[in-house]
Amino acid sequence: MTRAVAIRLGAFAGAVALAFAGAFAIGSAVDPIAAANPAPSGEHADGDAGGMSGMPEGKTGETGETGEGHEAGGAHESGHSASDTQPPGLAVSQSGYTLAPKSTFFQPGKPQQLAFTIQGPDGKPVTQYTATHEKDLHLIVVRRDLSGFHHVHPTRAADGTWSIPFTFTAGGQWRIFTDFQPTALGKTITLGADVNVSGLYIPVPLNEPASVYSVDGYAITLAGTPVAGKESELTFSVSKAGKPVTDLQPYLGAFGHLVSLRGGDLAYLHTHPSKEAKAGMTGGPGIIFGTTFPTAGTYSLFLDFQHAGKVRTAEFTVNVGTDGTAIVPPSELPGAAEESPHGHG
Ligand SMILES: [Cu+2]
Repeated sequence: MTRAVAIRLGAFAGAVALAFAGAFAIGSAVDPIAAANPAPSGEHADGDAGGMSGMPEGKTGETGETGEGHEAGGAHESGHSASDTQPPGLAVSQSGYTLAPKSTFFQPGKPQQLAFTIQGPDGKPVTQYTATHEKDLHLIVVRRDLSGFHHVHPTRAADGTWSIPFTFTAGGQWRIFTDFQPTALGKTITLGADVNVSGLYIPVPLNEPASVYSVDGYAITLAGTPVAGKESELTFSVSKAGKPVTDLQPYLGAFGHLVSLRGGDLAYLHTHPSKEAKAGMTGGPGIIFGTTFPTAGTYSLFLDFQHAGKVRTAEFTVNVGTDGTAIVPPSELPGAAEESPHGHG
């Protein structure tokens, strides 16, 4: 599914790691999550999301701009953000809904139940959801250094408790994102919470920014010119053994799912291709996304795609500026002889 954290340790470089660890510490220190405290059941029946989330009034995505992540068809993403609107995923509570993990303490390397509820404005676990991309809830799990990415789908018990067996690959602070649409709210929201995994924490530096990533014999090439604050077209092209893959399979109603996380605070954007995918259709090699990165910065991009019955994840590090810096695949550079895939390690 994704490579183990241990594999990324192969790319570990002391100097880079030290620099990264510094940046990481700063990122953690300013994280609004630190100020957000999951309210116990019943304490937020007034639905005052602005007050609960520890964010200023009017900055919790109430404009409707952040809730459009999952409608079928059309280019859309969860991160479309007005200038002073916070992107999704930064708060444990928003619009009256609160992510409440059953436990926030885990051990590494063994399957454990990752369980939580979404508490509604009435303080009770939400049981009515509107499916988005074929699922009532999408769960993203990633360590705070952006390693160990997983996109999974827990099951919901009758009482509203979500759970899934999950193995955290290594110690550290991990973040869980829940991306869902309460039927009563009528729009998609993304809540995030940190959980702790015991054990030695060795932060892993991000991949170098590169336009090609290799996984399982596939080379995924990224091209585009991302500009902060504007919808930017990103094109991922999938090839295998040098040949374009033209029979990508729909996965949860799309030929690709793109999750982008902002470096420093892990603000969350979930984007789907402009082209809808139905069962039986085939796609590729290109998967095109219209993504709006809310600000300049470094983002980690995780692309899930399905081929030959298996879902794989490609990971990219992208520097987004205000002036639009083109991501040019090596194969399109003047004088390029051939593709030189280099993802990680
Ligand atoms: Cu999902």
